[in-house]
Amino acid sequence: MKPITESEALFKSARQLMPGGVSSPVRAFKAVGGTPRFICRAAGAWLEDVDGNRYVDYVLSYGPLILGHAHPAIVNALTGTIRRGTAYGTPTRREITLVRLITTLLPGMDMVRLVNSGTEAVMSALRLARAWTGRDRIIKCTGNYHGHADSLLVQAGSGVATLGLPDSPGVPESTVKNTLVVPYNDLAAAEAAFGAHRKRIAAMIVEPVAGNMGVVLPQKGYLQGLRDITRAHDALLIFDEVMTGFRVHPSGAQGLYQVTPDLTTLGKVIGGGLPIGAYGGRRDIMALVAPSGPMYQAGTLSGNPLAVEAGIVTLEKLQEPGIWSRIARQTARLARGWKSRAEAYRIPLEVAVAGTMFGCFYTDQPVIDWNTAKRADTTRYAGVFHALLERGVHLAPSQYEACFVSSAHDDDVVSHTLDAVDAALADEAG
Ligand code: KE4
Repeated sequence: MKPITESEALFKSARQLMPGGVSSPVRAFKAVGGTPRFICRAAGAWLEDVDGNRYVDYVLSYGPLILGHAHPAIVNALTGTIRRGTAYGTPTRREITLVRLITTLLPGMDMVRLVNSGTEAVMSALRLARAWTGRDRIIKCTGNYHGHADSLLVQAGSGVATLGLPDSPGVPESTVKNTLVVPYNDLAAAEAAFGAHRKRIAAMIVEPVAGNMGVVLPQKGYLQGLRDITRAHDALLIFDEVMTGFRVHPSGAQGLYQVTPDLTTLGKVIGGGLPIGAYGGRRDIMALVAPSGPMYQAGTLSGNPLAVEAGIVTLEKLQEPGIWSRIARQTARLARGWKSRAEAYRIPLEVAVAGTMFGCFYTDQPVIDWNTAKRADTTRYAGVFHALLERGVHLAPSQYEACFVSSAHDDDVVSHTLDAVDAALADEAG
C-alpha cells in the first residue's frame, strides 16, 4: 500500500466544507477509525484511490453495483442516452420498460412509481399506506433502517411495542408518536403491538432480510407470520427491498420466501449506480397515487432517462442465464472461506449469507435481532476492517452494514480476498 497522503489531505479539506467531510455519514470511518479513502476511479470489482492504491470492493456503493463498477454495457448505454439529453420532465418509453421489468420480476408489484432514492420510496409508501387505511400508526423493527425520513428515525424501544422516541435531534416527538418499534424476528411482539393499538396501525414495514444491522436472516415463518398478522388486522405489509431487491434472489425476498407484501420499496440495483428509488404494489392501492388518486407525491427527476437506462441494463443483464447464480456462488464461497479461516484461528464468527450479499459478526452467539447484533465485537470488526484495507480489500466501514458481491468478482478476485482474510485473521489472532 502506498501512503494515503492525498486522501488525508482531501479529507482535511472536505471536513472544512461538508459535515464530517462526507456526503453520507457511514463513509467517514467513524465506526472503525482512520481516514476514508478518496476514490478516483473504479472498474469491475476494483476501486482505485487518489494515492494509487487498489482495492477489491465489497461495498459496491452499498449495494447498487451488482454488475461491478463501470460495466461496459452500462457505460455504453449511458453514453448513448446522455447524447439524447439528461432529463425531459415528460413521460418516456424507457420508464415503461423498466417498470415492466420490475413488475414481471417481483410478485408483489402490479404497479410502480419511480422516485429518486430509497428514502423517498419509503416515505411515499408509508403515506400511501396511511391514505389507504385511514390510519396513522406504523410499526418498524429495531435495527431496521428505512432511510432518513423523520418518522422512521426511531431505533428506540425493544420489548413489545414501544411508542417511538426520536433518534435524531430535529425530529419532533409529534412526528414519531405514531411509530411503534418491535424487535426483528419476534412475531409475538408484532402481534402484541397490533393488539395494543387495534385498528390504528396502517402498516408494518420490514427489511425482509435485514441488512442494516449487519446481515440478519428472517427466522422460519417470520415473514409469513407478519403477512398473516397484518392481514388479520386490515393493515398493510410493506417489504422494504431497497437493499434486498434482486440481491437476495432474482425476484427479491418476496420471491425467495414466497411471501407477497401489499407494497414494496426498491432502490440501489434498479438504478445500476445512479440515483433512483421506487415504490409499488397492489393495483388497487397504487390507484390512490396522484394523479390517478388524491395521495400526492412528485419529483423533478423521477424516472430520469439516465438512471432508468442504467437500471434497465442491470436488470436485463441479471436475466442472462447463470449470471445471478454465479454471483451467489461466489458469495457463498467467500462466506465459507471466511468462516473456515476464522475457525482455524479460533476466532468466533457468525456469517450470514443472503444471495449476493453477506455479513460477518465477530461473536459466538447466533445473531437474530438488534439486541444480539450489538453484542458482536465491533472492535474486532474494526481491526479486521483495517487489516483487510491494508491488504487491498474494501469492506463497509461499519459492523452494521452488509458486504455485496458482483458479477465482476471472479475466482481470482475471491481467492485474493480469502488470502487477505487469512492474513488479517492471523493478525487478529495475534
Ligand atoms: P437511500 O435513501 O439511501 O437511497 O435508501 C435508504 C434505504 C432504505 N431502505 C433500506 C433497506 C436501505 O438499506 C436504505 C439505504 N441503505 C444504506 C446502507 N445501509 C445506504 C448507505 C448510506 O446511508 O450511505
